[in-house]
Amino acid sequence: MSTMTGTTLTQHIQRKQLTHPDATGQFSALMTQIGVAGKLIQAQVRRAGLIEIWGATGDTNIQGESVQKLDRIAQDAFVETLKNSGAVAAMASEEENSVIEVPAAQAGDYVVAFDPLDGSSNIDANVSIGTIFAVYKRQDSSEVLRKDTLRPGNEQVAAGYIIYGSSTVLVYTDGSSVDGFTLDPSCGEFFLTRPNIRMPEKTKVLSINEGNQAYWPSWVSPFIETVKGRNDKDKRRVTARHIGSLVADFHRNLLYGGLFLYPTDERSPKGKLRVLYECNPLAFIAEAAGGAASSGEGRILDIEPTDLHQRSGLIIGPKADVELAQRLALESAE
Ligand code: FDP
Repeated sequence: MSTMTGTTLTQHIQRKQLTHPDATGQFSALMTQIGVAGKLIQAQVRRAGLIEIWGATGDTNIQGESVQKLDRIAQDAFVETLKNSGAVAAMASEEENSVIEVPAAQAGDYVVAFDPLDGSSNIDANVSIGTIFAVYKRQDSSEVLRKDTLRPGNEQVAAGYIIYGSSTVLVYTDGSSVDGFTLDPSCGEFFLTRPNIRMPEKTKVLSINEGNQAYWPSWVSPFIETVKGRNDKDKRRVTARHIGSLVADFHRNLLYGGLFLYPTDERSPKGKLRVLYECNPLAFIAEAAGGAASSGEGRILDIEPTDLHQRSGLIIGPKADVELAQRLALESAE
């Protein structure tokens, strides 16, 4: 098997560090370790199904280790790797009720919010799933405060995701460029495969769970019809794709120009998706790539969260259509 050559994730991070003369190296250490966590998780994801077989006769696998669900495995891999990075003071996870504090001796300058395995209800069907993360600078160097994790998304210093699909891909932004890396399984390295990703300006893909139509607020159906109405006999301008795994839907939309909507509705009046672990990091990436993200009431990145597991409506994709949807949502709320 031939091995790729090119810029590795570590080289890319180090080159970016050189453009920040005051950098201490902690951010680079953190990003490198997030790459390591991604490799550990992908190794387990590739064994999905087998883990359950090992677990079928008891609670241990053939190595005698206790069998855990994949989302728990991902959670532990991410937490342990970041704890030992020396760059993180605290973490907030979709899988945990409270903030995970790193002991002072190991603590660094950053706070990370993450969803260890987004889309996990799709694991059994072999659908792409992923890890989403948001990075903040801690506010106080002496103690970790609740306000260190309850931060608006506009204070993120970086965000990204690792998607476990037909290949393992890591996409991250430090707010300047959005860059994509693909894992070469033959040598275990992430290589830069998509430098400076820009989200296409026009919506080519429409992505929404239409099964929820009965619960939608009044603005959603006419908006969807408006977007579909851009097709005519001569030209199909828009198509529909909805995986139901947010990280996979977002990744496709980022590359091809797609609009994803999970509005607040009668079943989820406060929204379904989590502000800290899903909406904020993806909104930060979308904006850095030229797109936009709204809750339906305003910019996602300006939400001031009051709860670690707060939810929100999410409209994310090409700027013009996010703005159009938000305008209709606001008008219908008047
Ligand atoms: P999952 O429950 O499988 O983890 O927020 C999690 C999420 O998936 C998203 O990845 C996905 O877009 C959404 O929920 C799907 O929700 P619906 O089944 O309600 O459409």
